[in-house]
Amino acid sequence: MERTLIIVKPDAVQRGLTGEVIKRFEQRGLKIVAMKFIHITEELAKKHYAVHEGKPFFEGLVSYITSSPVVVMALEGNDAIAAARKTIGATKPVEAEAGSIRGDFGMEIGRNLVHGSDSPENGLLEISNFFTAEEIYSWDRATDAWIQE
Ligand code: DAT
Ligand code: MG
Repeated sequence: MERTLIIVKPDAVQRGLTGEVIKRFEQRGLKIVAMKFIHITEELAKKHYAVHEGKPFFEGLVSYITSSPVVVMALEGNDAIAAARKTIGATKPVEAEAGSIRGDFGMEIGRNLVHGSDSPENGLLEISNFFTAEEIYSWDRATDAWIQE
């Protein structure tokens, strides 16, 4: 069972797409195990995007993600990382498949609406940057057996 950190980024929240984005993960079958509405601090943004430090787009990325509130979630499922990234679509929205979130709602890499972890290890690491153990719930969902064998 994998877990991924999802961020509904400031542009998606500002554009009124929060529900639409959450809906797509939920209807796919990914299980919400944590969720909150926060304004990411510069310190947390730099920690979250540490692998990109030094790249030309780093400062813009940090100012974008800290520009207004976001919804952060931890989602769980078999192959949660791959499933969520398919639902999100390619990093550059113009290259994202129609039907994905970025492919349906995005135009530019710097306004690509959603973050999803890229590996099981990073999923757990990123979730721990945003949530305490007490904020994460393991729960039995009534539909679990109908979504995963
Ligand atoms: P993803 O968000 O699809 O996992 P990533 O981890 O490679 O993509 O990069 C994190 C974010 O950084 C990405 O959502 C948008 C921004 N970014 C990445 N590459 C970029 C580039 N070449 N120019 C501008 N922004 C970029
Ligand atoms: Mg990434």
